[in-house]
Amino acid sequence: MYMKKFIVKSIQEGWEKIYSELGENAIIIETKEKDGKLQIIAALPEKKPTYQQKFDNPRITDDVFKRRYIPIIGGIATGKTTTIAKVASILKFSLNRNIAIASFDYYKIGGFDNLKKFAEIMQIPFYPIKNEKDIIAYRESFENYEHIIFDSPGNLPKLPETEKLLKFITKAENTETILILSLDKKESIIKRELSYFSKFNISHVILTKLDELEDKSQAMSIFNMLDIPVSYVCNGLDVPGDILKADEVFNAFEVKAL
Ligand SMILES: Nc1nc2c(ncn2[C@@H]2O[C@H](COP(=O)(O)OP(=O)(O)OP(=O)(O)O)[C@@H](O)[C@H]2O)c(=O)[nH]1
Ligand SMILES: [Mg+2]
Repeated sequence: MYMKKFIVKSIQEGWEKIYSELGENAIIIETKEKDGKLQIIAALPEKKPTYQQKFDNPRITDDVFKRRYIPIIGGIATGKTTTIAKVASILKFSLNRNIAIASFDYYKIGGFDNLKKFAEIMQIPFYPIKNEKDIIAYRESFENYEHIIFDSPGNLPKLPETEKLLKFITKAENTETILILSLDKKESIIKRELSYFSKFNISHVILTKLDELEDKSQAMSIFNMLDIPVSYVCNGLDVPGDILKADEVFNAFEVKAL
């Protein structure tokens, strides 16, 4: 594995340097603040065979971020909003896409606030959505972006109007719906979430909180429960550092198990 340290002023500058020097396979190993600057250690894994060759496993995908509408759904506190910040950073800074963020999470006190603040800092347009009228009003603006990422409330089953709007968006042709599942939840809860969210036409899953598992191989048993492919795995709070491609994570388990 080839590693390199980058000293930069901002995350944006970091992503730009890393991806121009190491290419888009680079991963961030560590991000630290030092003397008012950011120190980022990035690595370039050895070129691996694609997952199809290595795994022959249809439960991993890297066929992601191809469609305009990207709703992020999942149970309460699974990491939806945090993951949106990471995904938005990948889309904007490493893939150089023109994106906006929208949020349906207005029921919770402060539901919009953190994501709105993040969007402002990252200079990403933010659209709060309370009802159908807002979606209609924003429709034309949405045409200006390659992707609109939608945040959603975790207590969706209790919000029939929002559930209806999200169902409508997830069924649209140009939509890629991502389900967030938290690895630190009990298997019975994950099964319940899978059963409820199956009606939303999910394209792929992002697993979060790998870092919370004392025994990381527990992730494998949840991975084996899924019949929807996994694209990424989040392993901490650092935005945008703590997100890994699923094949890197599950590849590592396979190697360890040998
Ligand atoms: N350890 C760890 N914590 C995480 C990760 N992702 C999110 N969290 C934490 O999990 C908690 C919930 O994260 P949010 O992003 O607010 O989750 P959410 O699904 O948007 O929550 P609701 O909107 O309330 O349903 C927060 O304390 C996050 O800091 C992760 O990968 N690892
Ligand atoms: Mg949230």
